[in-house]
Amino acid sequence: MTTGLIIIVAFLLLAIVVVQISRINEIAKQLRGEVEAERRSNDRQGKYLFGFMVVFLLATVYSAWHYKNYFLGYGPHTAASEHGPSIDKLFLITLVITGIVFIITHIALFYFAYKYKHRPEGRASFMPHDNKLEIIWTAIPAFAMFALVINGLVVWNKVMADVDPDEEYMEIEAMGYQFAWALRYPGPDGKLGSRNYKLINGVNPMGQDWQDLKNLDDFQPGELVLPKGKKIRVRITARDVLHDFYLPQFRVKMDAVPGLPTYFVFTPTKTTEEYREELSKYPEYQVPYDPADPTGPKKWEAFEYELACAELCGSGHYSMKKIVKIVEQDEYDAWARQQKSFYFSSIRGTDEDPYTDQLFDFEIQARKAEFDDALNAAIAAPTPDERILSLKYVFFETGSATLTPLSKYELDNLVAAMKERESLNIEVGGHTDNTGNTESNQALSQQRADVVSQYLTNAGIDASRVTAVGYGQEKPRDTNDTDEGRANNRRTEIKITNS
Ligand SMILES: [Cu+2]
Repeated sequence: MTTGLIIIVAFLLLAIVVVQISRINEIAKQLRGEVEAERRSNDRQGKYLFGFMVVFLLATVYSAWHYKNYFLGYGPHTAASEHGPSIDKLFLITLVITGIVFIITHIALFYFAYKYKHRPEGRASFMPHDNKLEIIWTAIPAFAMFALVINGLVVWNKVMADVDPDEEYMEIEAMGYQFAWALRYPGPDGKLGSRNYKLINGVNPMGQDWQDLKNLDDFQPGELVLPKGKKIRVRITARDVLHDFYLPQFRVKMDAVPGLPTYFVFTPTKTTEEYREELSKYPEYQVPYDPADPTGPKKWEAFEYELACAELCGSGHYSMKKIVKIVEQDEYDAWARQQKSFYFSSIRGTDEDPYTDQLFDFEIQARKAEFDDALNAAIAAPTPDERILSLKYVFFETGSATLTPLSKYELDNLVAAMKERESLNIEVGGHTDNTGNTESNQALSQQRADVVSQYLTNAGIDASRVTAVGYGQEKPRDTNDTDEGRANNRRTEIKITNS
């Protein structure tokens, strides 16, 4: 108890000592003229701050002006899409309003720092409340915010509107994954096939459902090529983490969310060529693209639109960049015709293919054309040894003389050709590889030749026009050392004996 009291008294005494020392110090300063020195120093520093403000504001305005031709929305970088200018306008209005506030507040900040610098005789005026002031500084920002938000909502609703099902548009798909974009186009039918994430595997990266025939002509190009002036709807998906589909020059930006499909609708208005032409009018883009190569292409010549990922999605995020090409409609059509359907180039005939037991119409037609060309070439050949053609699509079950179901298409082509050319007589030759023994191969090849010949006579070809010969393994056309060579040796050939 007494110790506590002593400590409190000691603290009080200490506080009195500190106050007394500081008062002594003040009186000593006045005597030495330091108060005047401090006043001059405060004045000087206030002026320096004011000078800094002027330099700072001028530099801000100057740098914005100096680099304006690099900014999206200014100079050559006006938007390349139909909705783009409305977003640019929104940004400009916001910039003007916030710019005015920015300049006024900075002038006030530094001016007041100077005006109310420390003075010994200075006393703060007491102002507990001022309704007028409160109203002014609430109403002005509220009004400005209201104008910006309403304006923004109007633009947002317009830009984010989905397509009308009746209007003309083209739909493509972009799927983000670590770390690239997979693009999918609808192919000639104009419709994207359905997908299921459960079907995704090493050979089916987007999980396309092959039961949906709309998928069969969909193609997956390496670059994003779009026609100018066409309304594009992009289906945006992600396979693993968040990505973001970003086309800066078109003011297109939308998150790609796993499990939640999003979309963006836009219409490109400038071809890559037109954008380059615009750039070429500005000196900033007349310099070499690669400073190390002064004679190389200029910046405007090397310009390409780009698709980027705008979501930091992992260590390879930067490598998601893809080149975008906007071209005229006819150029686009030519490009699209050259693209190969993913199904027919990567799935057809593999274990993933659910249609191995059937041919599509265009495949039947293509095989017929191929057969007719080969037959015409054989008929026109100068020597009897060259008047031979292989029936490329006639196959038998392994080790037997039973035709596979799809062989009938090729045989029907032969039937049709023989009905059309009444003088055409042929020899059907059966051949095998060298697996197994010579005699059984000989017998098998004869059976197979007989089966083909039987097929022809059953289809109405006169038996006198067809002979069947089994050659066994005697006449290999290819090596017997590889699978492919052996497959080539197990062939059925047609020799033209009379045309
Ligand atoms: Cu990404």
